[in-house]
Amino acid sequence: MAEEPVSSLSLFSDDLLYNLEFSDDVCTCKLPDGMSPKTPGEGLCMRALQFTDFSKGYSQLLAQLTRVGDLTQDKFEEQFRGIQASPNTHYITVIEDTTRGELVASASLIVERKFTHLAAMRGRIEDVIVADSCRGRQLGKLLLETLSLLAIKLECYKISLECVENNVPFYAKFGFKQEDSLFMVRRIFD
Ligand code: 16G
Repeated sequence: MAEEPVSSLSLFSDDLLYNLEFSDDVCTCKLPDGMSPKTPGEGLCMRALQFTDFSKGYSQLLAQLTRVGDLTQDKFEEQFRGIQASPNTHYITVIEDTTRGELVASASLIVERKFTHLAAMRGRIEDVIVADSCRGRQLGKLLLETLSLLAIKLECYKISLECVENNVPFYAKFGFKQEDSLFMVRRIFD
């Protein structure tokens, strides 16, 4: 069977991350000198989620955030293909420790088309996680700043997220504020 082109193995083009303009007037949070999506740190690579990332510990990484359950490779691949069927909606971004071939951080920008606000886009930041082994390397900051800039580039009129009280000061650094409207949830299963 013919090999699939590499591009279809990626959820979106890494260039979208690498070509963002980290200028002072749009950045809300200063990154350490020299840090950018192209240069996230020694031995690290930041990129779009890939079809082969199940074997690089994506579910183990997510399990540090919440319950993942028994996510099999087949289920992962089916979900990946499903997301690919709605392009330009899920910007799931990961950081790989390339020396160990293991994912160490991830965050997602989900983009939703609205009819309101002059048929604008709305961005949601989801599933932000940095592995315990990489705490202190400012990867959360890099992911948040990058996905915020991407949302601005994609012309989102607002970006929102849900988080626990303890993380409010972290997200406040990127311009997130608590609004009056409450976030309500109806849980169907765990
Ligand atoms: C956090 C995440 C959210 C995720 C939830 C998982 C951020 C900013 N927020 O609130 O995206 O869905 O945890 O909790 O990363 P759940 O599995 O109980 O929904």
